[in-house]
Formats: sequence, C-alpha cells, structure tokens
Amino acid sequence: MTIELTKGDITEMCVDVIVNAANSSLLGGGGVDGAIHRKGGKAILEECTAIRNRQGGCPTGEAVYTTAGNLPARYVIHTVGPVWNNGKSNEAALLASCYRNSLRIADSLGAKTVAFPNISTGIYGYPKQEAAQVAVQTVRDYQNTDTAVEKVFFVCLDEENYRIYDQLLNRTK
Ligand code: AR6
Repeated sequence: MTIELTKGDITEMCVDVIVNAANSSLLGGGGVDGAIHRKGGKAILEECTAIRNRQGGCPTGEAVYTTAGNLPARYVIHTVGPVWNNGKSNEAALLASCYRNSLRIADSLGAKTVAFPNISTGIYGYPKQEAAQVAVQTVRDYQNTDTAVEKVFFVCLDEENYRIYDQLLNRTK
C-alpha cells in the first residue's frame, strides 16, 4: 500500500472510496461534507437517512458507508472526527479511529484506492500539524496489516495542510 499527496477537491477524485468528514447526525453540513452531498446528489442523503433510522447516527471515531451517487468515486465512507477541545477529550485516539475504521470498511468493500480529506481540521478546529501526524501515523500503521488497499491519497484543499503533509510524508519513511 502506497501513500500519495494531492492538492484539490476530494469530490473530483476518481477512486474507489472517498472519505467524508461528517457529523454524528449523518445529515450533511458545511465544509467537505457539504461539497460531497451537493455534488453527489440525493442518493447519498437517502442512504445516510436509512443508516440513521437503523442505528441512530454515527458516533465520533466510527464510520459508515454509502453510494457515491453522482461522484466519480464508487463509495463514500462517512466518518465523524472529534471536535478539538484542547487535547483534553481523547481527540488523538478518536481521530486515529476515524482513519483506521475507514480503511477497514474500505477493505471490506474491496477498495483498492481510498482518498481522505484532512478530517477535523476545518469546522472542528483540530490543529493541522497535530491532526496530520495522527493521520499519517495511522495510515502507515495500516500499511503493516493484511490489507488489499493499494493506494491511499491525502487530499488537501488548503495550502497549509498540503505543506504539512508534504513535510511529514517526505521527511520520514
Ligand atoms: N475537498 C477536500 N477537502 C476539503 C473540501 C473539499 N471539497 N472542503 C473542505 N475541505 P471540514 P471537520 C477540507 O470543516 O473539521 C461539517 O459541517 C478543509 O479545508 O469539512 O471535520 C460536518 O457536517 C479542512 O481541511 O470538516 C461537521 O459538522 C478539512 O476538509 C463538521 O463540518 C475538514 O474540514 C466537520 O468538521
């Protein structure tokens, strides 16, 4: 499994799975969540609503999957990142769970290519450097498991995240 860095809009990624930084309600919101629902169309919200009716939303650190509707990807995995609370609310472990659980679901779907946004670093206020360290470490740990995923993309919309990931990925292997 290799790791790649990309700059841009995750809704345009032609991969098996894109991951959404959702909230527990699964009913959409702003940021990347808003973009995915807007461009993916109503099929995504319909499946999210069905999941919500079945299991009552998605807890922080966990993930669920739906169709990708009109997007080029095949599936959307919706994961709920932690809201930053000065590091006092187990945020790092919860953020790591988001990446790990999303990769496990991707594997169960037979996905070969998976694209992640920078979960929790927008509206949820997680410091970008710290979040990137958790994301990179968790994906690298997953490389050592028995996975059929071949490529993971970190998709950075903003320049600051792109630079942070570039440093982290190219400094240490
Ligand atoms: N493609 C890639 N990255 C994006 C895109 C995009 N189209 N749009 C934003 N980002 P955020 P969170 C980046 O706020 O912090 C929603 O309302 C953005 O620059 O989308 O986990 C949900 O419903 C940032 O680096 O997610 C929740 O309520 C990163 O995606 C809440 O926001 C995450 O920013 C989740 O907050």
